[in-house]
Amino acid sequence: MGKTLAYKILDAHRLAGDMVPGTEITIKIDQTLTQDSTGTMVYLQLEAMNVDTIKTELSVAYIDHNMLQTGFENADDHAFIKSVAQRHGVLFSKPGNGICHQLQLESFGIPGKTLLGSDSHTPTGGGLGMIAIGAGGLDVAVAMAKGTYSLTVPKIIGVHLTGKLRPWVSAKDVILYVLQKLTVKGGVGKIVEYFGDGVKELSVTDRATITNMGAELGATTSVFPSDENTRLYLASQGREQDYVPLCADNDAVYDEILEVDLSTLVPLAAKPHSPDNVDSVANIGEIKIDQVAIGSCTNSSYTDLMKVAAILKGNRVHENVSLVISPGSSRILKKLAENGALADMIAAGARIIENGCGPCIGMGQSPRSAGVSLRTFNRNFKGRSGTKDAQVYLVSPETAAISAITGVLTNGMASGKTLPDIEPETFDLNESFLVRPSGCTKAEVPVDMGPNIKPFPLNTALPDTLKTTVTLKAGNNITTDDIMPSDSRLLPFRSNIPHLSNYCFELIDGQFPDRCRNAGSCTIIGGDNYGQGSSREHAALVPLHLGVRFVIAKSFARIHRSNLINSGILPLVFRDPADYDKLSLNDELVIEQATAQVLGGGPIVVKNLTSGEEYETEANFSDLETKMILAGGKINYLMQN
Ligand code: MIC
Ligand code: SF4
Repeated sequence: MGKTLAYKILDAHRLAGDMVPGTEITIKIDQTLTQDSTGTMVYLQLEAMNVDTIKTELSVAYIDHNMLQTGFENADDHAFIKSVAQRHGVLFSKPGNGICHQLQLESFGIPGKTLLGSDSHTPTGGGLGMIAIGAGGLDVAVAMAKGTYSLTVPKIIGVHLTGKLRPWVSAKDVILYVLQKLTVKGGVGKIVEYFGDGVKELSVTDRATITNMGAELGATTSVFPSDENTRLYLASQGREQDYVPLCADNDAVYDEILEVDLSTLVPLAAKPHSPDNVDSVANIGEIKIDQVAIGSCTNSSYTDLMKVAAILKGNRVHENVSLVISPGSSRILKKLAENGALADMIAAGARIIENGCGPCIGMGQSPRSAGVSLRTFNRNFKGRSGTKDAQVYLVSPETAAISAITGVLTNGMASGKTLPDIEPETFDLNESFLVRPSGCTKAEVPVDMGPNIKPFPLNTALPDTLKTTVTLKAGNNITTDDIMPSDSRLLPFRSNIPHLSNYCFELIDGQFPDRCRNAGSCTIIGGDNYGQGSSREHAALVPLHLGVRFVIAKSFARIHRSNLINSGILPLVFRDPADYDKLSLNDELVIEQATAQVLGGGPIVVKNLTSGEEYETEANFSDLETKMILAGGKINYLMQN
């Protein structure tokens, strides 16, 4: 039986376990990446593990999220990360160089290698034929320390691409279409692998847009074959020597197949407030817009921005619209400056902002009250833009640019305008933003620790009786942005869990932190796909700080489930989803003989002392997860072993 590309790469890196879906394997990790908003925790954890040398082939620490330096906090975090990077031989990418995923693709990604990143959009590297996985910070710290990562073997969804995209339809529309079909939980426990004749019609940066936003499917990762387009891309970045051709076997068997005929797709948009709330631009109609934001790790490549410049050239941004553009990397911005495209953007009235995540994570450029914002980004969760009542639509760069001119959501296909072909470019290596490891030993470089950097919370070993109060009952698809909001107010405190705890679940229930403090030991009840979105382990560490001991939900998102286990918080799944309706806020719950129940591997029984009912929950812990839960989290487990 032929193998999928994903299984070939995983198998080639497998150190333990068997390639059986649903069981655990341990793989060798070749590369890691961190960014600053999750990175401070990663490097605090790496320091706590007290390792001398890292075991990966390459590890890079990027600064791209927390770049509004409105106080000392962010700059202190940058200095801290740089010092720990130097101590451990990690490459440091300075603020201004660009977004981690775009930079990793340009400078370091290699087909067939594995990459683990402390950011959910790490699968961007799948555009180059890598198995690139997003994980919680602690998992990335351990991958640096040990060179390994354990995961559940996913099933493989094959997306069979045929045909060719028409003008005004782009890679963003492909992934929006896939999201419409599969939904934000359709990829949980799966890898999405693209194959078929249509693959050759997509450039590496198109493919990276698609694998990047595969994170919104909840997938473990997404992957494309490595072919002639991959060679051309690597050559354009001065790295042709890194090219390796890779594809699935002709008779590869996929667990399910989604057919996508590229030639039938039309411009699409994800409507507020979910990336899978997709409709065609034509159906949504010409709604009036206030802001257009172009950039993010999804759509800030050279080709994307050249298309935008070509649409803007000789036109003027509508008087009611604020257009902001954040390029993906310094290499791209330099090229746009050299070839005049930047001048075309500025002449049209675009506001050019720093290379980085910027508005995507609410770091500035929040829309006006109830404003309509078209964004080329990947997430439009409520409140993420920094404006609670903003209406954010996710669109392609082409749709964003033409709409910025007309002032209304515009279907470029119906405009009759032609789009010029964008010639591929070659890029100069720009080392000015990179700090390579100095060769100093760990002892020679002190840790540079600012006053806002506080220790991360540690759990205690699992007690035999877990008695808690329900301090929140939440609905379906709760995001990590709901659990631990992140915007320009809060991002500077990513290394200060006690401060962040005052804002936990702020948008859903402002009383949550106080209720937890009063209760002491707490439980959260969730619906389906609890914890979707970001890899931020703050969405587990902050509840831990507030006393949360277990979460019962109808289902969990992959990275968040791991982050809960790493923190020693039990993620339990209702055996009978109808039990969800039987639980209420303030119910007193108890798990008796918790250790024996966890070790037993069967259902874990939760008693409701308030109503007298009992609920069976599934834990499905692997051996390693069981040990971590018993020890009170991954760090405790590692320290004991
Ligand atoms: C995001 O897009 O939500 C982030 C900010 O990049 C996060 C990481 C974080 O929360 O710091 C992610 O996607 O993992
Ligand atoms: Fe940055 Fe946005 Fe990409 Fe997250 S999704 S890494 S915030 S650009």
